[in-house]
Amino acid sequence: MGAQDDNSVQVAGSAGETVVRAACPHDCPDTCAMEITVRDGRAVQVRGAADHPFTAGVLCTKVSRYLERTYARDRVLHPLRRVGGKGPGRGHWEQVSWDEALDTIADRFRQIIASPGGAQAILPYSYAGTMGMLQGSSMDRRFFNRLGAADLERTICSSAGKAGVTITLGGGVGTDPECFEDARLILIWGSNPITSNLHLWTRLQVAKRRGARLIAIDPFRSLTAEHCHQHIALRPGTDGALALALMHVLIAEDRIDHEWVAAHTVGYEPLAARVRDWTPERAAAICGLDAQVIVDLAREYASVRPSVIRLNYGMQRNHGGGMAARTIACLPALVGAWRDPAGGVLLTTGDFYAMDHKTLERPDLRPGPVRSINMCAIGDALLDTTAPVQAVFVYNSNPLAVAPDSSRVAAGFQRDDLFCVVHDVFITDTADYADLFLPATTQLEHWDVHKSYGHLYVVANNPAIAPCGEAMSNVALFRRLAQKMGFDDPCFADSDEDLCRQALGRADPRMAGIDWETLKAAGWQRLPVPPRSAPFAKGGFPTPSGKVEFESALAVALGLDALPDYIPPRESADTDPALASRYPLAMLSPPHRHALNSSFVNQALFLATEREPHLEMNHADALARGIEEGSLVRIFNDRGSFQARARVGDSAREGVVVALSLWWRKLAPDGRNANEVTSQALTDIGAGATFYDCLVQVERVAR
Ligand SMILES: Nc1nc2c(c(=O)[nH]1)N[C@H]1C(S)=C(S)[C@@H](COP(=O)(O)OP(=O)(O)OC[C@H]3O[C@@H](n4cnc5c(=O)[nH]c(N)nc54)[C@H](O)[C@@H]3O)O[C@H]1N2
Ligand SMILES: Nc1nc2c(c(=O)[nH]1)N[C@H]1C(S)=C(S)[C@@H](COP(=O)(O)OP(=O)(O)OC[C@H]3O[C@@H](n4cnc5c(=O)[nH]c(N)nc54)[C@H](O)[C@@H]3O)O[C@H]1N2
Ligand code: SF4
Ligand SMILES: [Mo]
Repeated sequence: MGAQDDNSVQVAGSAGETVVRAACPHDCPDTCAMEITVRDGRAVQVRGAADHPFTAGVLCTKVSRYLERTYARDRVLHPLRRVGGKGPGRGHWEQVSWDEALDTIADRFRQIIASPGGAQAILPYSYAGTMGMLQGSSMDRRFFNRLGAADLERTICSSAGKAGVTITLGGGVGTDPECFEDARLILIWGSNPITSNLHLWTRLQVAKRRGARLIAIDPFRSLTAEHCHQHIALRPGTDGALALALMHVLIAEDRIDHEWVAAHTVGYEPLAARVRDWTPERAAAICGLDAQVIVDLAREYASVRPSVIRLNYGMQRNHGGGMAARTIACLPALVGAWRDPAGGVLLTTGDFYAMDHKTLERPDLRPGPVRSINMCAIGDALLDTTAPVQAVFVYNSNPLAVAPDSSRVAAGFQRDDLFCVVHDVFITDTADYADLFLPATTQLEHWDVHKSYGHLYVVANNPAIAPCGEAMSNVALFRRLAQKMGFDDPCFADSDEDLCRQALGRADPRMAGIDWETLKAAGWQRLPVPPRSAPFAKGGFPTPSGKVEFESALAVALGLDALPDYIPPRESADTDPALASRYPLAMLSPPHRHALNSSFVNQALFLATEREPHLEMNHADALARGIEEGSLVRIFNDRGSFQARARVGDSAREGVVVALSLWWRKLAPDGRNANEVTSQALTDIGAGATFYDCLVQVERVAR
């Protein structure tokens, strides 16, 4: 390894045990602070940092077994070249040296750059395999920017909700999750914290013990909904209508905090006019609820304080997801909930931070404007023949499993003329299509620095062990590839710790008091937001007006109505009755507790608990189709089909089926997963994915 590959620095001493402060890298709002015990250069224990206020010594089940990932038998530790056909089970692998692999890539990139397609025919494809600032978005971005490669719109997860909340509140800010335990009423809206936000759930249980009421708003009785006092099971994608009707009741019954509204909001009168027609009866018909449930919820919301809404991403994977998030985010202002430290709404804490993305990613290195490709429509992009993508470089992601409309994605990756490189820890579904496979490090083997989207701390990741085998971190890989390409800009020589410093270096009051030397020794530092404060009690939102914006010029600029409104799903009986007559069931495919998107699916814990893909169905829907508990079923629509084992009960409301995800295709008996039927269509704003806007039919597979 070259002198610049400082990720090989070992923190652990060779004799005795060392404890190294680290961060969980996974795409999860909790961003746990971890402690790794190392003995003789080998990690022997991974645990949650007891001193970190949010982690509080606890990791989720999957990550507490992180050593099974680092030392997994199926982990790949050397670069590989495919020999033979692309696709699962077709070719085989041959070990090559790093030099050979990197020279192959550099040669192929030079050829493509010289071809009519130019550098823009090269597409990086990455998402959140690691959320670290270094391994997620630093040297890689510098490399592809300098190359002039196509730009990937990374909108597969959260961009619709984020854009929606930004209209109302000005950015990804809201209630400090550590205050949730003091709330008296908690709406858990499109959110499943027992699965996806475990440490918030701990706080919600404290609140519950102190007498708070928990209400889940979710078409599915998730693990979380099961533990709430009330579960409001609305139809998927109808949240905006529910929020408008709640506002209708609040305003019609004059349950408004007029003083707060007058001082800290914009557009109250036009909002009141807008919601006048949104009677509970109208919304009830859309949402599939009883009107009285809506009236009661509005009254309770107006009379209990502090009240907080945990809004999360489940409700925004739908055509109108941006508008719905924007509309829901208006609610706390009407009742003055922001006055309390434990009041308000939280989608993400992301904009409490000001990491220096520009210095890390260097967009200025681009030789000129480049084309953008939306990651949610990677299938269409790879099959587009007008300006063909000639090379795709996948890292931190597994598009064959996670991207919608998989048959299109697979057809795209199957192209013989597509040069495909995959950098990962395992031979994923995507790696089955790679020409070259490059072995990646795990979090125990590299430096990083992490922000969080679910708390207010910066967390450091010190490497605990040397890279296993020939594994190479993302930063080291792109640094070496830059050398191979002859990129001599000094930024390609930055060390990992240089990047850590740069990530934190921005002179912004939001990062005051945080510096790399302190952080890496301490493991974590809190942002300068005073604990138990109500930061928005007197306004001060990051909107143009500094107020909560019911009426918004930004919304208009994004092509939305100036006021909150309801945008229905693309696929529903109301919007497309012809489609719904063929495909009458709405399918949701939210995350499984013991997987993290498609990560961990190949590990013992997941396979032992799940064994095979399942579909939760309502009794009535099953009965009508001759389906029983344990029947093998086929879920299909015009895009494709996949099979699962039926679980019949009442957790899914009638008309809704739920396929907990995300299975690896090759580990499922039929070689497919739920994304066979999901759509590449995008959300109203934010160009996000619409995984949960998906009509299907289900039939029993004949034995
Ligand atoms: N264990 C585990 N944790 C994870 C993940 C994982 O895969 N596994 N993934 C991580 C990632 S990347 C993310 S983005 C988050 C996702 O976690 P969340 O933000 O909680 O989102 P989802 O789990 O997609 O959906 C949450 C709930 O919303 C419901 N829902 C679906 N459609 C609608 C709707 O139209 N309206 C309403 N009101 N509810 C709806 C679903 O049934 C689900 O119970 O979790 C992160 N944490
Ligand atoms: N049907 C359906 N589809 C969905 C969703 C859904 O709810 N339903 N959820 C969507 C959401 S919210 C998201 S965020 C996306 C997630 O999509 P992805 O971000 O693609 O998530 P993962 O499936 O976890 O794949 C991450 C890959 O990165 C690898 N990796 C981890 N660390 C490193 C590293 O340091 N270097 C390199 N090179 N690789 C690394 C992992 O091994 C793993 O294979 O999926 C989306 N897809
Ligand atoms: S996945 Fe989430 S809950 Fe589990 S250890 Fe990582 S940050 Fe913590
Ligand atoms: Mo996500």
